[in-house]
Amino acid sequence: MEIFPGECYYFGTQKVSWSNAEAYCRSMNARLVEVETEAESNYLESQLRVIHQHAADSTTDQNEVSYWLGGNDIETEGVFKWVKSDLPMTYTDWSPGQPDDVGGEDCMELRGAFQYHWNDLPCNIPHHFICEAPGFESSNTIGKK
Ligand SMILES: [Ca+2]
Ligand SMILES: [Ca+2]
Repeated sequence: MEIFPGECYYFGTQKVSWSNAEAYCRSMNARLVEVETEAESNYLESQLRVIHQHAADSTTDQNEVSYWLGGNDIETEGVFKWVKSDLPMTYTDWSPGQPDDVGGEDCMELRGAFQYHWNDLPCNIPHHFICEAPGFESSNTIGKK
């Protein structure tokens, strides 16, 4: 945790829609995670690899490793932004070919089957999710290393 002092992550084991995941995070005074740097992205991936490596079933289906992130393109199709901060994305980690909006995909996930890169998919699909509770926020730090 020392990479992000003051920040706390919660990896939801239940599977819910994107909006229910966001509501769950808010109920904990948190939010769906907004991934602003490569370091944060790498940190989340490393945590998920540990979580799923230690799962009782060692043959975890990577398609099950799917976690909602705090962004969508509901407001303007094709323009993804972080919902809580209402900011466009300066750092992105999309899987090759994503976002593709096949059949109308407006919410963002971090997907194990896509080498832990991002994908867009329908918001009503039940998935795990990651909440983030920042210790403090400063817009001045966004986009800087
Ligand atoms: Ca879309
Ligand atoms: Ca997609």
